Amino acid sequence: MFIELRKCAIAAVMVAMCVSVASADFIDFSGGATSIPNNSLGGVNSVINVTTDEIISDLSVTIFDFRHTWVGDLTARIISPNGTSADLFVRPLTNLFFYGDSSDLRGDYTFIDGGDDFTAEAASRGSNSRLRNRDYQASTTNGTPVSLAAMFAGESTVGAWTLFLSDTAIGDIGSIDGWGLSFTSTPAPVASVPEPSSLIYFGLAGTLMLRRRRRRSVVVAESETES
Ligand SMILES: [Ca+2]
Ligand SMILES: [Ca+2]
Repeated sequence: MFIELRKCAIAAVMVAMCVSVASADFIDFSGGATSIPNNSLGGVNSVINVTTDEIISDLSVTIFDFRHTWVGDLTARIISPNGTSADLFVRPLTNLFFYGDSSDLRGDYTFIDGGDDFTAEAASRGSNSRLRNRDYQASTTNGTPVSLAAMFAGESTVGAWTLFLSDTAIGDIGSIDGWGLSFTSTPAPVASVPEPSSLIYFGLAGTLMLRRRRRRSVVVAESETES
C-alpha cells in the first residue's frame, strides 16, 4: 500500500510540474487564397482548422495580399468554431446615397485590439490610393469599434475558424492571397489530480473503512451464531 501511495504521489508531482511549466502561449495558423465574388451577399468563406486546444485571451486576424479597388464594397468577418461572429470591417463610409469609400486595398492588413481606426484611414485616402499596411482595430457598421479580445476571450482555439468576405456592389473586384490567425492563449485545463497529502489521507481513510467493514462482518457472524 505504501509503495502504491508513493507512486501516486510521484505521478501527482510530475503532473503538477507539467502544468506549472505551461504558461501564456502564442500559436499561429494560416489559410488559403480566394477570390471574392463580385456583387454577392453570400460572399465567400475561407476556413482554417485549428488543431491546438487552448483557451483564448486575445487574437488577431491578418489578411495577406488583400487586393480590391473599392474598400467600400467590402465586408470582412471572423467566426469562431463556437459560432461567435465579429466584424473586422463593414463597407466603410457607406450609406443609402453613397457606395462607400473608393480607396484601394493592397498588401497585408492585420486586425487587432489597439490598432488604428480603419474607417478614418479609408477616409484619409484618395480614390486610387491604398489603405496603408498597418494594424487596425476591428469595427462594425459606421466604424464602431469591435474588441476581438472581448468577443473571443475564454473560447477554445480548436476547430474550424471562418473568414467571411463579401463584396456587395457592382464594378470593382478583389481577392486575398491567404489569411492567418494568431492567438494569445493558455493551455486548456487538465483534470485535477489530488495533492500527495490528500492521497495519503484517502489511503488512510480507505484502510480505516476496510477495518470497520471487517469488524462489522465479524459482529454479524457472531449474531448469526447467537440466533
Ligand atoms: Ca479605388
Ligand atoms: Ca464590387
